[in-house]
Amino acid sequence: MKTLKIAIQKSGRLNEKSVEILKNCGLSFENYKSSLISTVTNFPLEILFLRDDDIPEYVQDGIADLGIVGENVIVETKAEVDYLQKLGFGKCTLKIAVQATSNIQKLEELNGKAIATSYPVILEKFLREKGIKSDIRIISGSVEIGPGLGLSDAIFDIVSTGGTLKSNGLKPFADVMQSEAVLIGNKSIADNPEVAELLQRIRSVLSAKS
Ligand code: PRT
Ligand code: ZN
Repeated sequence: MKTLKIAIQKSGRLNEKSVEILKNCGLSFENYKSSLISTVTNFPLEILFLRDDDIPEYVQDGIADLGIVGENVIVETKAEVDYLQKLGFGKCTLKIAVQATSNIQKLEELNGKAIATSYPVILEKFLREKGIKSDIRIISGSVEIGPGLGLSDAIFDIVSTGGTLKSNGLKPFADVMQSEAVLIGNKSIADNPEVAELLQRIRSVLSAKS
């Protein structure tokens, strides 16, 4: 029997819930913060703890068979993987936001404007579909401070409560994508019986919750 590998986030917003869902599936494993790999003692599975950004590619390339990651990261990395199951946590919306004082109203008004983001792929696709040409400025973090400093006219970022936008003097302008954590699989593992077993357990955990 092949030992499967599942990649989950090492630390961050998805880590705790990812560990919880696997434990609720009856899997026994140590969750040492310092280790990068953990062996499940009662199922042929190893857990790899990774940066979320690396998970889609690891699964695409077969280094991991399965992964738990936000849909936004899958789309952004353009990884070719199977979406096996939405997991109901890590929910957020990717939004374009502008300064609270801005009187910009229509999407077309973003033409020629600078938008700061860490998610250029998702933003570029959205703008292309809408026929809008903006100047996308790729920033690796803290994009919210851009408009206040005059670095950009708008931002495109993940929003959950909206508190971060508000405290930086911004307001949501357009919703681009909804996201939540999903279980993904390598394209070649669809018929694997252990994957089917795990997927069934995850689905019963999810339906017991709802
Ligand atoms: O270290 P690693 O690279 O693994 O983690 P990371 O820092 O890249 O990601 P992390 O842990 O912050 O988020 C992991 C995933 O959680 C994201 O890819 C999303 O799918 C999902 N998620 C859900 C969020 C949020 N909600 C969220 N609120 N990711 C980020 N945020 C940020 C948001 O950008 C904002 O700056 O949290 C801030 C607060 O949001 P508000 O609206 O509640 O104020
Ligand atoms: Zn990340």
